[in-house]
Amino acid sequence: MSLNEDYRSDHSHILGITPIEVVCPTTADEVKACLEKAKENRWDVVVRGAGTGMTGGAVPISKALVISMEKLNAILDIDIPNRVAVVQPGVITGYLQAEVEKQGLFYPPDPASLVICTLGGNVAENAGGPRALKYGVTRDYVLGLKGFWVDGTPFSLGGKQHKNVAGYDLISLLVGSEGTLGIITEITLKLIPLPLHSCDIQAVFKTMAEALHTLANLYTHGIFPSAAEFMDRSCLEAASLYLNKPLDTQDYRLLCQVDGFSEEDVHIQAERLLSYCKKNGALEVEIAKTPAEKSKLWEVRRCLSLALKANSLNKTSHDVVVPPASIGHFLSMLTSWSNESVQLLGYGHLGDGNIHVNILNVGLDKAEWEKIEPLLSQNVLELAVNMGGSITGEHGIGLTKKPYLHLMADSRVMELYRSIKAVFDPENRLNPGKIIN
Ligand code: 2HG
Ligand code: ZN
Repeated sequence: MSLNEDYRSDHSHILGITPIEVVCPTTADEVKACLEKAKENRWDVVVRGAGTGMTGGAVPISKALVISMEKLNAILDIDIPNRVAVVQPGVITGYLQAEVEKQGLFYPPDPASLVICTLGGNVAENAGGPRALKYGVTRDYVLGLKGFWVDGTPFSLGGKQHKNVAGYDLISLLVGSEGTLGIITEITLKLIPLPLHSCDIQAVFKTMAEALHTLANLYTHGIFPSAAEFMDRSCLEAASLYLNKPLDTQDYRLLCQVDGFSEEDVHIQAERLLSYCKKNGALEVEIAKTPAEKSKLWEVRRCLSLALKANSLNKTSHDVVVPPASIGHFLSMLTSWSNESVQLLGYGHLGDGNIHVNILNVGLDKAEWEKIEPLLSQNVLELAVNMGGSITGEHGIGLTKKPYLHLMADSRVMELYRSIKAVFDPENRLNPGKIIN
């Protein structure tokens, strides 16, 4: 397979069109030259990071020049007095985290793919992860962006200043714009103090109601977890098969993390959490303090995306958000739409209401699945929006959620989106066909 073929897809597994050319620039000047060449030839331009996106944001769907940022991967500066890191877009998220942690600083956004995904991709998608509950998502950390507009003109927005309310907030607009408005070649990220202590707590409940009740009331019991993840029986069954490990699958699990700056503070929060879980009927609680104990607990949660895929004929992933108080009703609706051939389940970042809804084909033939899946997806996304939620909390719109964006945006807002795109990219050559048409 040629290099060009490798860049037709991403983690959405949608197979796009073979790129005209794939370039892996090593300097910002080379990126500029690529854009000038694309302008001259009127080529479309699709920028990509590691291709871990779930909604097809990096899939070329027209004849396009693909710019892969994989070699623009230097940490330019970890500026301790200014509490920022300046990076190129191809830096792996987990690598930056490890480097800043050596200096006692913290970059919290932790997408599940953090060991392979890139910061440029995270900025393009406004990625988040379990720690978003306490620490927010990528957008909350971007202080500055440098790059080029579609015609190769450079831009520089923000920088090392931690506060900046001058003019329209173009940084926030570019973050999450999925490569449709501009090309980013340098990112300045805010760093915060590294919590020096943390521990992970897993609680096993017999009923979903007990697990959700516990989750819903943590804040009023003096507990501010940095992560609060939920897994149900179907997830545990899939993980057990995938990891080839026996797991007690007859239960519902909450996996929480508490962190802080002193052992005492973390201990107090952990004790509160443990006793609150027990009070609410937890059958079992486990506490992980060492890195080995922690990764044992998280192994099950981290493998779920792959495990559920491996364990079904087809899997559609949604990442809806609902207001926290609606989580229980939302999950019960998923159960009511499931049958022996199609299973709907929700897991993940339930602490902030960001539910990974997976629609799994466990018994339909291809034609039946293709008929039913869009209807179920529509139901799931409409339900989330009708509850006052969102169709995506971390995976973005890309291609797969584009048909549903109108659920969140009325015609006037859609018109504004199109006008914004036209101002930044009048010839519609930057990642065309993503987010909006
Ligand atoms: C996760 O949190 C990822 O594991 C993937 O965002 C979710 O595959 C999914 O549905
Ligand atoms: Zn997730």
